[in-house]
Amino acid sequence: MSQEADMWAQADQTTISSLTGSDIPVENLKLPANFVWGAATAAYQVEGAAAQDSKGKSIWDTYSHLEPSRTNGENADVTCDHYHQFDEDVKLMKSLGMDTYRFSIAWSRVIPLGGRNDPVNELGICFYNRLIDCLLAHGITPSVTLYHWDVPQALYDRYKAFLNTTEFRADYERYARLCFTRFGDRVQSWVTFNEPYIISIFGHLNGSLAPGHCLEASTDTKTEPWRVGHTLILSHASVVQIYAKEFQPSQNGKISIVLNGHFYEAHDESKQADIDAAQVRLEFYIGWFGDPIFLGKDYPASMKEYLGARLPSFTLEDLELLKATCSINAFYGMNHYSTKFARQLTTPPAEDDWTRKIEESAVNSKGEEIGPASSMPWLRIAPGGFRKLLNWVWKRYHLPILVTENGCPCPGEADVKIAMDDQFRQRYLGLYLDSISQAIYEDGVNVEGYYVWSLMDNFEWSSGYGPRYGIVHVDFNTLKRTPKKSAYYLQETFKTRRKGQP
Ligand code: GBH
Repeated sequence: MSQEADMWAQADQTTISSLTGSDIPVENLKLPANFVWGAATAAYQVEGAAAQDSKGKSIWDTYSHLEPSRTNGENADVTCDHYHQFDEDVKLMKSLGMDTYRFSIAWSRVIPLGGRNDPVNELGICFYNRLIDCLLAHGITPSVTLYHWDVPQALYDRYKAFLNTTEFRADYERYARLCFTRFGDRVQSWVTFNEPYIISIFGHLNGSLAPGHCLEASTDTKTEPWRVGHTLILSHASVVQIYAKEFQPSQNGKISIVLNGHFYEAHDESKQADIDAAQVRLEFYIGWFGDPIFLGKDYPASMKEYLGARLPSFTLEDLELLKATCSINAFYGMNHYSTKFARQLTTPPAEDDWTRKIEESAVNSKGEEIGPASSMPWLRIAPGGFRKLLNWVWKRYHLPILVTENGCPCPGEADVKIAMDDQFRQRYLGLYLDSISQAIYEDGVNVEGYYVWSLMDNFEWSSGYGPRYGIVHVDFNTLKRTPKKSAYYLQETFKTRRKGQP
């Protein structure tokens, strides 16, 4: 038995059976009549056609071709070939009953060199026009993310992208204006950035995602991730202001940002330090961006106190911009997958510590696991944490929540039989939807919609094609798409369960 199949066999017995108890009332799941659902993807992960029609290189084109490989020997030059097969993909979404599709625009496809004085590539514009028109023709609402991790390589070469706030902001403003001008007559839902935490920490601190900046000699991991975050916050606010002033009056769309984050439980519930650690971890992960962007305030006090001069300061002008734009954000975009335990350590921290010395783990002080593991060790089924996070976000920011990503890869999914009859995923999705239902009906949280990650198996960044997150299976030799059982599970669930009034 392969190692993966073995993992699945274990998960099958302990996991699935332990999750089918009557205490988990998925059978009673209900959702509001106007709740919307769909699937999410990101340009680099699904499009392929990496160098076609004058597309410029992004940092991911570079990163996925490094030697030795940082991406499991794989790249997304072709991946799902959504660039050529989007028409079939849209029909599939339609047949599954989706209301909306969240995708991202590859900046270097529409402005190959990325900068504010660089030429626009009409062939790239044409691709997104065709995709948007096709969605609308099938009655599917497009939701567009301007940035899902693929900054044009030329901007990285010129000034290190996010590390130069002034330059990046000006180039990003021009890119956003271009998108609003060309697509805003038909797109009414915009996301500025996907997961600023990941861009800052994974891209510029530990380097496990592009640009993998910490690998370079001149790097300063003590301050750079926080500078990147600062750039992202101010660039977001500028673009929100531009949209509100120049486009919203005629286009009537809505705009916001997508933040990801695990929920955190105390590692030892009897220790105040661990209870505090769970809260502080949420502030460092989510409050970092959420407080300035949605509350128009400075960074959380816990961050300022711990990071001191490592954290950039907002000028008075910055704070005015944040105050003026915070209430324009129309929703809280939440990417959420799992929950962890947080434990306060007391050993001296590393110079570039980014957590206030809080350790994350899947097991608590009593040896209990947070939940059954998927094929990614960090991603465990823990729907209770999801419900708590929905409450935490609602209480802190009071914005309607759109779950912009949620999903998992199944243990053993390399085996096509397991991929097609994906019980682990169906159970995960059922339980997570049930948490939404409970948050809405029992806790009074306003959740407006749900996007499963992902429409189809795709290039999973540094893990290449190993983990499969799709509700549609992709055979990467033939590129054939086949819906998994979870796709039909979601189709049926949204067809039959959307009736209740919140
Ligand atoms: C999302 O990010 C992305 O938006 C999407 O493109 C991606 O395909 C999808 O998730 C699935 O991964 O250090 O233990 O926390 C999720 C963000 C957060 C996933 C950090 C991996 C690393 C493990 N991620 N996590 S851990």
